[in-house]
Amino acid sequence: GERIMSAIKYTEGSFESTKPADLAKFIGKHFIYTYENGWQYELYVKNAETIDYRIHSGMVGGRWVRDQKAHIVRLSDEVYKISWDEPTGTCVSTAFNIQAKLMHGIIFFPRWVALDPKKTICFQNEQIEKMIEYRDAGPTYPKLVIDEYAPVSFMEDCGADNETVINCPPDQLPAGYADRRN
Ligand code: FER
Repeated sequence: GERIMSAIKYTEGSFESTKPADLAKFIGKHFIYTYENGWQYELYVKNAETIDYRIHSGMVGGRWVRDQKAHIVRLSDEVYKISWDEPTGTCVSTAFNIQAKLMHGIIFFPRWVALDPKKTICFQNEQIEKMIEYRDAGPTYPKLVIDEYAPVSFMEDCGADNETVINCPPDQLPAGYADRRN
């Protein structure tokens, strides 16, 4: 129907996703979750096309990013999907069931990241040019594909465009920050 068509329509280089009104319940959500492989992540849905995130542990633990543009869509009142392509060439798609407090993420890492993950561990916003250089130098293939579920251990509403949610590296957070459960 028209609703579905509007979700897949593209306009002059910009992606038109689910209408912002349909995302109202999802925008502002702040999640902490741990993949079944033990990697702990934190994500804030800043607005209808932007996320901030921080990686607490795992292959690229310590990495953090603000203002990553993302494709955010609603599949039901409780299920939302966020997908993005990073300056490193890593591609990620995450699906959140906010009722079940369960998410699934699939991460496609270029081979250069898998070979030397430390290269991406930084506050990326200050290293964009370097990340693009690494990305373009490769190697890209074969990709390392990580396909994992994660229980959401902490979830809160922080409102849209809140610059205080993710504003420091993971190692500068108060003790116990990522262990909070609700
Ligand atoms: C996630 C999985 C992967 C996520 C971010 C990434 C915040 C990013 C990985 C990388 O840049 O190396 O769930 O959410």
